[in-house]
Amino acid sequence: MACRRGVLIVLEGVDKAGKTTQCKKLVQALQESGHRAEMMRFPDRTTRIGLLISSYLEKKSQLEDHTVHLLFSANRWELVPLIKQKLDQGITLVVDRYAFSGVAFTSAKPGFSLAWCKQPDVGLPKPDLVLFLQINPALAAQRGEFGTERYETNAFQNKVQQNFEQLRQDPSVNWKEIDAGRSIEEVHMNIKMLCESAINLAKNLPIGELWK
Ligand code: DGP
Repeated sequence: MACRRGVLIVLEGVDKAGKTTQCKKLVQALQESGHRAEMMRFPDRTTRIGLLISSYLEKKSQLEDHTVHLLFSANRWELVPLIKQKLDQGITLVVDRYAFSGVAFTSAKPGFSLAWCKQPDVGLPKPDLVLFLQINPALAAQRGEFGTERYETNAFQNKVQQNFEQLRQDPSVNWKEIDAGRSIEEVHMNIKMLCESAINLAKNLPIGELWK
């Protein structure tokens, strides 16, 4: 069946959980086993909205908290036509962070509820699989370059981890937990196995809408 759609796979977790490394390895492994696969990441810092976000994360500019939440969401929405186009072309997308980071990070700030934070992302293409890289935030923080950007403090990451735990209670999303404290290769093998079965299941189903 030449026209089966690509599969939307998202990797989530606290900062330095190993998402980017694992996304790259997964794309390579999928390509080597004959799939058309590409990587995307959020925030995508290359767009005009992404540049605003990047400057905020690097603490070069200040943005009001609601405003930056909406910018992160807008950054995902501006890439939706491309996401749909790639999936329609049969390309599997491996995405480094998505709306779950959006909710987990903003709702770690005082005065933000999970429910409010979800709203701007309602209706985004729903991932077929969300791999949660589970690691103690204190251990993740010992990995390279932690602490340079906004949000990279232990207290904030602990709150983010708790918010992810709440999001993972939602049975409408296909969450799978990965023990990300193991070696890069062990984590990769675990991820690859989960993705192969998700790809076989998802390809015959239409893409859903998130949180609807
Ligand atoms: P990264 O480029 O993967 O290192 O992510 C940048 C930082 O931004 C990281 O601390 C997580 C945070 N982040 C990612 N997406 C969102 C979002 O949608 N909203 C908020 N508030 N933070 C986010």
